[in-house]
Amino acid sequence: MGKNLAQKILQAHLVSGELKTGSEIGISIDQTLTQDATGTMVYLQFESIGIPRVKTKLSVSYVDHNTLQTSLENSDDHLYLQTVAARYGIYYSRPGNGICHQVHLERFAIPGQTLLGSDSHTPTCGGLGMIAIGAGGLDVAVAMSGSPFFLATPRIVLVKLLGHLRPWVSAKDVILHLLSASGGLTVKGGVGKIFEYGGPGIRRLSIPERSTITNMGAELGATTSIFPSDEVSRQFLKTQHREKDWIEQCPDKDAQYEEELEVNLDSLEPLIALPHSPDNVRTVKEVAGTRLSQICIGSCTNSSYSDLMVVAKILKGKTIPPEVSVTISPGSRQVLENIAREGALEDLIGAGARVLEPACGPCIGMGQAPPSGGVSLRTFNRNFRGRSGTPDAQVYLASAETAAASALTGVITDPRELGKPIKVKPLHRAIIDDKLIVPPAVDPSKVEIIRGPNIKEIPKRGPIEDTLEGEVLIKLKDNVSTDDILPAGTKVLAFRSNIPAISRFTFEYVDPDFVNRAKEKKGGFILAGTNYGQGSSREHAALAPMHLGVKAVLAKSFARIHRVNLINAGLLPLVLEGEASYDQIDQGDCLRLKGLREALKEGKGLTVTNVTKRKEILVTPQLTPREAAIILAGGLLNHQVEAGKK
Ligand code: MIC
Ligand code: SF4
Repeated sequence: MGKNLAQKILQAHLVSGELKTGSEIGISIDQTLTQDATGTMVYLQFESIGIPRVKTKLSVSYVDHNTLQTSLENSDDHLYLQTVAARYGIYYSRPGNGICHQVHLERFAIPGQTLLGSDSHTPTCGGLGMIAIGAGGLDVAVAMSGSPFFLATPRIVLVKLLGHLRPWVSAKDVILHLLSASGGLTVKGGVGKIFEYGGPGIRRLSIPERSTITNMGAELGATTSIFPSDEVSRQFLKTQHREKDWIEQCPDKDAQYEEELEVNLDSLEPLIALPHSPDNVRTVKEVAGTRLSQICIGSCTNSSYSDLMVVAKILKGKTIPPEVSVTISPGSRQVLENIAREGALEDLIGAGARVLEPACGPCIGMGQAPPSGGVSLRTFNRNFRGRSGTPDAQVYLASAETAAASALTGVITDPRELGKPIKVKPLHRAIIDDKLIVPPAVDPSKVEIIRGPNIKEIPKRGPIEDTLEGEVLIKLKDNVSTDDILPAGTKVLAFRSNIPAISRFTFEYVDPDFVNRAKEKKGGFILAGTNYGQGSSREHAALAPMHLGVKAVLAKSFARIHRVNLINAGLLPLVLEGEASYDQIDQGDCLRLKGLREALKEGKGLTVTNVTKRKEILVTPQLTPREAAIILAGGLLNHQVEAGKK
């Protein structure tokens, strides 16, 4: 039986288990990436594992999320990241060099290898034929120490692309289509799956286009997404002066898949995600004319050379109307230098766009919060409520073409109205300038690791008690994102290295009294609907509730990365059996769980007693034996230490 590409790469990296959908496997990790907002935790955790040098083929630490340096916390974090990288054998991409996923794709991604990143959009590099997975920081730290990464074998789905995109329709529209009601996948449709793209339609998609699609596979909840490595990939690597890194990576001709989807590219039109979810998709035509106060172009989804060249060509010689503010964040310094060489930077500036530094910027609320009730159109991948920094802003997501067409009018505009399509010549040979990538120190013993006062020890939970008892501190609906649990933005990101300080912001926008209540009640439980913890990989969304005394989280279902982050932090994720169980618990109810340790050791289901309502409710931990052992030990770090002693 022929193998698909995902199976081939997973098989080649298999360290334990069997490739059987749903069963746990351990895979070896070739490369890791971190970014500053999750990275300080990663390196603190890596240091506590006590390995003198990373054991991966390549590890890179990027500074791209919080580059503002509005206060010492941020600058101190950067200094810690730089010195810790030099000491342990990690490349350090300095602030201003660009967004981790864009830079990694350009400078480091290698077809056929595995990449684990402490950022949910790590699958971007799947566009170049890698198995690239987003994970919590601790999993990345453990992978850097040479241990395997564990995951449930995903179901591998072929997405067959047919035909070709019509003028003004772009890769962003392909992924928005899959997220939409007509594509049918929604923000939960990818859970437990790898989307492998194939079919004749992939041939005309460039690497940045493929990577726009794999990037937003994260919004489907997928484990990852992948394209084959073919002639298009070879050309891309050649442009990057890295042709030697190319190898062909393709599925067998008779490859089998567990599921197949077809997308006819010819039938797609410009699409747009409406507030407040990436799957709330309509055609641009349907909402055309909506007045905008802001347009932000950039992010790891749409900030490549070709994206910005299209935008520049559309804006060339025109003037952005005064009612709308347009910002452009190039994906990398390489993109910026190359669009400058082509004269496109001049066109953008000439039209009145505000060019920001190559970084995540507005995507993670680092500035450019829209005005109250403002409408913002962004080429980004997430539009969860409040993420932009303005709680009542309306954020729409669309392609660079739609954003640029709208920048000319100040209202949402279908790019097809621009008439004759624009052609951007592909970059032949990029200007390569890696000066902002600092290689690790040759003599690590000479490196002093600098730790500012904001960098605090990571709190650990002790081994789990046999009985857990407490109040339900909050009852939440479906699809709660990590932006809801622990927001980002300028105010909060400064404390990513300080769990006690950052925990003050837990559920800030959802329920401002949560923190006081949790403290007053000395902890308790979180109750949620389906897909709890979708979005970011930030393990702070598990560590902060743990620090506030949360004992366990009960939900109808969990998002992949957040579920593992809870386990790694020693917090028990419990799946409610049946819809009715959720309705039998309310905020303020007192819950009791008894005989936990025994049940976890034996892999049994559990009964929660709702003491207030006098009801017994069935829950399942749904843990693998390894995960149960982590919970019993009080988190992954404790578990690693115990394993080391044996
Ligand atoms: C995001 O896009 O939500 C982030 C910010 O990049 C996060 C990481 C973080 O919270 O630091 C992610 O996607 O994992
Ligand atoms: Fe940065 Fe936004 Fe991409 Fe997250 S989604 S890595 S914040 S650009």
